[in-house]
Amino acid sequence: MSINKLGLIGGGNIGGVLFAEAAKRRLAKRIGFMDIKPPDLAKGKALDIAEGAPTISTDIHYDAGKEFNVLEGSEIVINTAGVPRTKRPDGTIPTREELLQTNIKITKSVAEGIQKYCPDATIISIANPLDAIVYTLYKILQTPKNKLMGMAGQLDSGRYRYFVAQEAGVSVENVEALVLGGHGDNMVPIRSCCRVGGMPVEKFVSKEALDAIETRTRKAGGEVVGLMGIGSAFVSPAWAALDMAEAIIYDKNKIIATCALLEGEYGVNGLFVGVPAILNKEGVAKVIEADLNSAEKEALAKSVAGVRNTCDEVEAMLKTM
Ligand code: A3D
Repeated sequence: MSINKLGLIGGGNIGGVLFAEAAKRRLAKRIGFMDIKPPDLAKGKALDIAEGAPTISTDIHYDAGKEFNVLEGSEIVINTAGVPRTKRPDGTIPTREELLQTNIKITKSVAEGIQKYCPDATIISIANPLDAIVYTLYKILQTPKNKLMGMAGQLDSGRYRYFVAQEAGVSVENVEALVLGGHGDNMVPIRSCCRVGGMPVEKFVSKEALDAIETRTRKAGGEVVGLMGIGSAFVSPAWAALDMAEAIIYDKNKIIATCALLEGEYGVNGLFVGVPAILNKEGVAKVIEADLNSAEKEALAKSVAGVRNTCDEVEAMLKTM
C-alpha cells in the first residue's frame, strides 16, 4: 500500500533525506521534488539517489526541478522550503522566530505553488518558525484543518525519549514521552506523560536528572546547530516527518505529537500548536487533550503566548506582502 504521489518542497538537507528515505521505503509510486536553487538542486539530488537505486534494489520514479509543476497530483506534500538556523560568526545562535522575515516570503510562494498544482494535498510542514509557518499556510490556503499540520513534537518528543533512555540505561523503544506547545525554547516536556516500560519515569530517573533532561530537550535544536557549525538538524526531522506521513499513508490511527489547529482544545482558539493527535488517512483525525498538572498547564500557556506573538507578526507581515 502506498500513495500515488508524494510531493517534497525544498531539496536542501532535510529534503534530501526525505527523498532518499521515501524512495527506499517505497512510500509513493512517484515523488515530486522541488527546490528553487540553481542550477537545479532538486534534479541533481534526485538523479544521485536514483543512480543509487539499483544498489538498494528499488525502483524510483520522480519529477524533479525548480518549478512547482513537478508537484502536480501530489496527495501528500512535505514542506521544508526555508532557511534554517545556523551559528553566527560570533558564535551565537539565532532563535527560530528570527527566521520569520525570510521564511514567510518563501512560504507565500510555496502556498501559491501548492494552490496551483496540488490544492487537495495533505500538508506536513517543517520550515521554521514551525507554528507560525503552518499558520501562514493556513491563512493563505484555508486548507481544511485535518489536512494541514506541522512536524515538531515528534522530533522534540524523540529527543526527550533519547535522553531519558540514555539516563535510565534502557532501549529508546521502552521510553514514551510527550512534548507539547510551540516549537521554541519554551516547548513543554510533559513529565507526567513520560513512561519507561509502562512505568512512571521517576522510578528510573532522579528529579534532578529529569530537570536537566527537560532543559536540554527545550534547547536540543540549538545544541545541534552549535555543534555542526553550519545549518541545523536534518536527519531526525526528516525521520519524524516520515513517521507522520506513514501514519497517514497506512491509515494507522497513530498518536503523534502534531502541530495542529486548536479550536478550543487546551483553551486555545485559532492557533496551530503542538498537541497529541490521532493521525490516519484523514490526516489529523482527532486532537487529544492530555491531563496536565497545574505547572504543565502554566508552562503550556506561556508557550502558546509565544506562538500567538509570532502569529500576530505573521498577520502584520501578510498585510504588507
Ligand atoms: P536547507 O538545507 O537550507 O534547505 C532549505 C531549502 O529550501 C534550500 O535548498 C532552498 O534552496 C530551498 N528553498 C528556499 N526557497 C524556496 C522556495 N521558494 N521554493 C522551494 N524551495 C526553496 O535547510 P534544512 O533542510 O536544513 O531546513 C529546512 C527548514 O526546516 C528550515 O526552515 C529549518 O529551520 C527547518 N527545520 C525545522 C525543524 C523542526 O523540528 C520543525 C528541524 C530542523 C529544521
